[in-house]
Amino acid sequence: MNETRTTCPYCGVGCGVIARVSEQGVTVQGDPDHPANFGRLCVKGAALGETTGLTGRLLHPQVNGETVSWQQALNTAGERLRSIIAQYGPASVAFYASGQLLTEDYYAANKLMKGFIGAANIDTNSRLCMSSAVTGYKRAFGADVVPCSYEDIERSDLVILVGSNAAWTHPVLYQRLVQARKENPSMKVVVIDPRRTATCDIADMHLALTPGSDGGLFVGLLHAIATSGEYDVDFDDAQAAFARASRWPVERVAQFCGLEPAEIRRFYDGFLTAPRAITLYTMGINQSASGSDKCNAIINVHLASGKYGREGCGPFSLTGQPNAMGGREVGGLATQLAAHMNFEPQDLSRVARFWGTERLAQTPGLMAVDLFDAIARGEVKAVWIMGTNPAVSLPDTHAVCQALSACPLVIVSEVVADTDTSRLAHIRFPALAWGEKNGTVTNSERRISRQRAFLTAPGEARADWWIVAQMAKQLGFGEAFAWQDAWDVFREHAALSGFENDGDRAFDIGALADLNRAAWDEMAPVRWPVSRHHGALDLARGWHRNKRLRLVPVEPEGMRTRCDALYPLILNSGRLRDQWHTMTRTGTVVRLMQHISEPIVEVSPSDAARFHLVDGAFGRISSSRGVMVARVVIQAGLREGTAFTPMHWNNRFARQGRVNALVAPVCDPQSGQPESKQTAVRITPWQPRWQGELFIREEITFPPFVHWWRKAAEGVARFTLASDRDDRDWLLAMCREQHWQLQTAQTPQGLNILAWQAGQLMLGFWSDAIKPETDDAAVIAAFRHPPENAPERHGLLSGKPGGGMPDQGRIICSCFSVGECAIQQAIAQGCDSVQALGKTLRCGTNCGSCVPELKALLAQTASAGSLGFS
Ligand SMILES: Nc1nc2c(c(=O)[nH]1)N[C@H]1C(S)=C(S)[C@@H](COP(=O)(O)OP(=O)(O)OC[C@H]3O[C@@H](n4cnc5c(=O)[nH]c(N)nc54)[C@H](O)[C@@H]3O)O[C@H]1N2
Ligand SMILES: Nc1nc2c(c(=O)[nH]1)N[C@H]1C(S)=C(S)[C@@H](COP(=O)(O)OP(=O)(O)OC[C@H]3O[C@@H](n4cnc5c(=O)[nH]c(N)nc54)[C@H](O)[C@@H]3O)O[C@H]1N2
Ligand code: SF4
Ligand SMILES: [Mo]
Repeated sequence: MNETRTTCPYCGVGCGVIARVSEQGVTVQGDPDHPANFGRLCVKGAALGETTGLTGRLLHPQVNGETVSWQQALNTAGERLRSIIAQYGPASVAFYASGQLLTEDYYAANKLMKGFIGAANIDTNSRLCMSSAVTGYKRAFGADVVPCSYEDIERSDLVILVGSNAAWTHPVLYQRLVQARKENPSMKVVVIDPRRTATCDIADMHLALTPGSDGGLFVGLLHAIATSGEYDVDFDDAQAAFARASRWPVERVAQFCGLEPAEIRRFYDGFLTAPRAITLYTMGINQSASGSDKCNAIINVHLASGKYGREGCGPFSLTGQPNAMGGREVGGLATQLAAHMNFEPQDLSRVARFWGTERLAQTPGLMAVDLFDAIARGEVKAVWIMGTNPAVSLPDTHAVCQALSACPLVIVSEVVADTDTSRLAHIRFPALAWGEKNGTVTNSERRISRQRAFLTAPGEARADWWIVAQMAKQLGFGEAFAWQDAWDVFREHAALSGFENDGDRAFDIGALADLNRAAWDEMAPVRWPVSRHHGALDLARGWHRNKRLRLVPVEPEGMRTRCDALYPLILNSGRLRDQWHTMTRTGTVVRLMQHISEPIVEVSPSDAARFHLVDGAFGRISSSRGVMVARVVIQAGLREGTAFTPMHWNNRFARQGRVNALVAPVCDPQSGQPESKQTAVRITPWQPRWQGELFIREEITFPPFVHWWRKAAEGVARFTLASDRDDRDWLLAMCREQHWQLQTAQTPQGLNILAWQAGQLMLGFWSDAIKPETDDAAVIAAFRHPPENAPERHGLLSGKPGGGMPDQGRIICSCFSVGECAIQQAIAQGCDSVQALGKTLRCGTNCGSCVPELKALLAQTASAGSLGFS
């Protein structure tokens, strides 16, 4: 058995994992020595081994859908890029990259675009994620410096989570907080989120404010700090910031945020009196048309109250993606140059000299949403997309898909063959996946860790940096990209950070530039700066050019979207516990799909009544941009007038499941970040004529009148189907075309179908009343070992498959596959605590992510159901 220490490729917590490869496959375990997680993993991390298979992988280069050699693919791409640049200039091409690339990949892409193609049209999905946070830090500190560490969270007296569902999105960090709070009973936790989430489980206070109103809450807090008399004014623009805040007394804040004045006062008092306070903020803050101002409103209160630059204190923007921070370091955003340098004369000259180029881009490039607009207008004629799926994740996906369909050259570097975006590509480059590639990532607390390969490269897949370097060669810049290894790229990146840096640039890892290969391979996780010249990050001094920090005057703004009679609800979107983004990797893992296996839309009980929505039935959500279909979940923890839906589903996993089909591309003018969290919609009930569960040996395509949702199942394709047309003949006709023998039965719910060939079950379809009621395990067993006699076959066809075997319900604990039904049964039999459930069923005893849901089930049974988490 072979053991490799590496880093989890999902969230920005950046947990260390130990991967083991054996004949049975890949298994992973938390690395006890990694300072981000000390051995813990969440369920996504723990299931990493199950994602390393090659099913669905893109393994060979393709041009116009045909497999070609690398040389052919590179020649074609190079020729077409060269001719577009020659005819229309460097600004007619663009790269759209990702916080999931390794630092080395990202560095290479940035260098090629800004340094040699000579335009700055490289932007990344981080624009949709933390560009507001970057703007906030730069305006306050003069540099993109995240001033806190995970230990600061554990050592604080007041932990405020704003717009963050860390229990599901930064699970291991959340578990560290749970532990710290246990050990320090005087620690208080405040959660600010319009929705009651699993994160509220440990909250002393939950402020369920009006969506988009956080700016008011924090500007009001600045005013409270001023009136308390104990505050610091030694910042640029302090007077203006305080003057603006003085117009926000508690009563006005209460009205703006839809909260009670008393609870606001309690929150403000808590902040003022806490010796140490730390604010963690993520997408509920950043994804807003005034996200940058919200970030500065948060930073302002920490600076003005002196709660920064010391242990347990500070404004801490958590990064979402595994290498969002690395992208910021290399300059992956169109608005930064490289290594934390800007489009300013000195920086431009320095970078041009370091790279040895005369073609360096002199001005910022297009930000993501503008970039796709420019593609739609025909100004950008070639785009190379690496490690992101914009046809799903950008707002207004219909417009994005139209833009890509009309774009003369779309190149995609991917690990997966079929994505919503790659379907629109002319050229596809197969990239190495996690476990196959080498490089570095930087987590939320600025900690650089190694990702190490432990699998051999499959097919013809290559490292992303290598593909970029080959394209550079095609374009005539080979000399500046002559790296042999990711290690070479890393050293160059480290050297640039330290180049002519006498301490003026906070991002400095120059001391790592001389690591030899063995030292780089063994590099232990390290927080930057790692400089030859200056020591630890001195935040009290700040990184403003004139060495002073700044309070940015903020005028609170509400959300930009407006409800009206046609679109009366605000749709919020975000993450589920067990899925990762557009599901290309997590959507195929059965145990991760079982927690929530379909697009859902959560609505409050009063809105459900108002709009005639039934729990478990379907809802059709529409906005001025598009439509989505989802299963309705009535949730007591939602504010009236709001709804919530996951961001994950897409055209590979559902028909009309993309939330961004609804979202308008309204952006923060400072950061370019779209308002993905608030969209005015209406939801109407959808009662299909029929619905049911389909299991089939091979993939099929469905006729346009059939609605489908893909589920994960071992060894078969599995779908939930529904339709408005009372017509299942297409399914029967398809079976007949294959010469399968048919067995059908009419049940009270509708028609059930089994199709056989040579004694093998080829297809099974069971009609549903409302919710799926099939027992997947029993059906899958029948595909493997067909029932031998007629009565058994008949039982399979007509009854609930499995002959009344207990249905598991929704999987609550993914680590041990424990379903809702078993948990409820155990509660009924006397388990009255999370510990008791853990003893009986093992649920909640591994990663702990499901503990809030276990508590909710316990509370539900105790009070016949008012709590409940999404
Ligand atoms: N399981 C899982 N974990 C992930 C990811 C994943 O795909 N799956 N993705 C990673 C990435 S890239 C990111 S960026 C992070 C995101 O991590 P989070 O930001 O924690 O996740 P989200 O679910 O997008 O949104 C967080 C919360 O913002 C709330 N919110 C919405 N509107 C408002 C508002 O106006 N004010 C406030 N205060 N809150 C609001 C939502 O109700 C939601 O609970 O997660 C990372 N971790
Ligand atoms: N409505 C709404 N929209 C949102 C959000 C929201 O909360 N609400 N959140 C936004 C946020 S914060 C984010 S970060 C984005 C995320 O959105 P995306 O970045 O579009 O989502 P992913 O599914 O992570 O896309 C990564 C792609 O890269 C591929 N890939 C994986 N590893 C590699 C590799 O090593 N090399 C290459 N070349 N490819 C690889 C994967 O197969 C996948 O197709 O979505 C944003 N969109
Ligand atoms: S918390 Fe994040 S980094 Fe850690 S195992 Fe889970 S997904 Fe991976
Ligand atoms: Mo993100």
